[in-house]
Amino acid sequence: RVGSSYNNSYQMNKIILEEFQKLADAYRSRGDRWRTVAYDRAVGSLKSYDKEITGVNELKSLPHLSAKMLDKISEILDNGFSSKAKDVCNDEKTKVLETFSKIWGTGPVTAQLWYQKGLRTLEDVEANGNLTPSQKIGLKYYKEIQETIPRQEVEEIMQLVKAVALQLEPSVQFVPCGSFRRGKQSCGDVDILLILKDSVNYRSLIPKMIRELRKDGFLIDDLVGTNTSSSKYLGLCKLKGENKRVRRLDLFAVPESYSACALMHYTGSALFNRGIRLHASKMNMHLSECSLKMNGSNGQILPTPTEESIFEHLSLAYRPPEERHV
Ligand code: DCP
Ligand code: MG
Ligand code: MN
Repeated sequence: RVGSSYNNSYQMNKIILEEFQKLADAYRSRGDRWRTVAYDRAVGSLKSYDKEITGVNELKSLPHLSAKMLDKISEILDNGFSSKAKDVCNDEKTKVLETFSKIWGTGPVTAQLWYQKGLRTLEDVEANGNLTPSQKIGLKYYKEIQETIPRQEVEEIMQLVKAVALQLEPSVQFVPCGSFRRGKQSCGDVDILLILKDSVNYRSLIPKMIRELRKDGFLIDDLVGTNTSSSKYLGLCKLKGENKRVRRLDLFAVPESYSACALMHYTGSALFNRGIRLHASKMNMHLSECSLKMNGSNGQILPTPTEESIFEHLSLAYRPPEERHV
């Protein structure tokens, strides 16, 4: 079980984490999903270890660390680096694929395709990549999208968006989600869940909010095209003021009946969701952002009034958001 201490200040622990993160990122951009998940989990597991790492024996009780990973840690303890991470990162193809897959809306398959066409730089891709509209915006804000947002600024953005949501629909439940809800000090984006009463069409609020937020120049570009009945918005925003930067904003609207499953889904992490869904399927259930269902012919929907009730149906101990990083 992974805890929530992410303030590791031991130098060697930091180096080990960096080397493992490099491997995870390299495998991600190569499209090696299995190794990516394995290394992401290992990173999460190592982050939860709050003692100084001096040998591998002490790590054997940690989850998600394979024998090969322990060998790599052993090598890092001896030499200060992993030769595998060095190889993988010095590889020209991996570097290019990593650069490409950091364009928002670009997965490993597209990145590989561009590479095979002979494209090597962002300029190449801009000229000859045949970009989708989202990828064009992703490229336009390439640097900004890689930056993380300090928790304080996430709060400021949420306040502004909350005021607009409540003004348009006073009965809406406004719920901060994503890494912010998990307590992270810096977030990749701002994720907001909007829960609407059954008497309101849940698809009607976001389009109105977008219109309003665009008016005063807060929303500056959209990543996912929005129509008049959209329950989702993915875009870019910017607060007014001196050193304010372009930030990623995600809005999700759901009806009340989805609320706990949606809250759990949008709280994440993505890795946690993957794990708990796999667990559900092993128990012959299906967990999604809408509901928890029994598999089989009648596909009965289980009552999930709260997040706690989802853990209960799955015979798991409750984990608060701060303990859902992996
Ligand atoms: N999500 C998921 N699977 C994905 C992507 C997202 O289950 N492939 C869910 C879990 C995430 C949530 O949506 O926690 C929000 O997605 P983000 O990409 O915003 O991820 P986080 O908020 O967790 O992290 P970050 O700080 O990078 O935004
Ligand atoms: Mg997020
Ligand atoms: Mn998001």
